[in-house]
Amino acid sequence: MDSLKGKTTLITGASAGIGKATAYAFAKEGSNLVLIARRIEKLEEIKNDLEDTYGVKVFIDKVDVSDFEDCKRFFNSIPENLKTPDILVNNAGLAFGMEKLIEKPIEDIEKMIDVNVKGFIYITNLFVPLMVERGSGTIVNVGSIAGREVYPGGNVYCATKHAVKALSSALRIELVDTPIRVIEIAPGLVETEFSIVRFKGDKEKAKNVYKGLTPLYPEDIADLILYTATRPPHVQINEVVIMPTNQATTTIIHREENE
Ligand code: 8X3
Repeated sequence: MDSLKGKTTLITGASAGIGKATAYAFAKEGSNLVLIARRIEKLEEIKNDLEDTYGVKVFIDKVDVSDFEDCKRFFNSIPENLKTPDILVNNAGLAFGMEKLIEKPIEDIEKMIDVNVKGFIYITNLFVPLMVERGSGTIVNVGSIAGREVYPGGNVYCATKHAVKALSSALRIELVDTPIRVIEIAPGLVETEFSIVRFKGDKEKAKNVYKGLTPLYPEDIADLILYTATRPPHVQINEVVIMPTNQATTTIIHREENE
């Protein structure tokens, strides 16, 4: 494994779920961190815990990735020694609702596109030029199996994750003559706050998403991100699709009754 000691990892959407688990996995391997999310109190707790436990440097900021001005302000505020990420984990993303496209509230449509697509582009366009200039770096984009399939009610969310796949491929093409590698991780069901957000706080509906099967956990994805990002520099793992064992597609899921 390529050592992460003294490296810098920038993670978006780092206050919970896959982003938080990835922060822990990388800190454990000695990586310094730049963590952003909208919930700064959560980031403060994570920063204190990681600095105490692993002795790494952690810079946090309250950033809305869907707001380019806010992304630029954040970019300009990072201390010089942590500014150029060795690993950029574009993780921030969300889904709203399962309504048909023609019934979906416009503000939900815009938020998904703004965070999942525009936010991903904003952060990438600010930081990747620094990686290119330095001549090293790894970009890990958190996509989804919703970027491989479309399922009933998935419409806009699926479109945004198809966009993450397309943009990851575009970056890989455009960076082919550089040492920068582009990895896309496409998970199936992972138990996080994702479903609680999707169902706007309805915990019962959210719980049903994972009912009767053992889902993936954020740590499983963090483990994969760590693995793919620490291969020797000549190895680029372009894409990985990862699902719970009892999931085959977005809609073919085996659920045990009474579980
Ligand atoms: C999350 C997976 O199937 O809920 O990205 O869209 S799914």
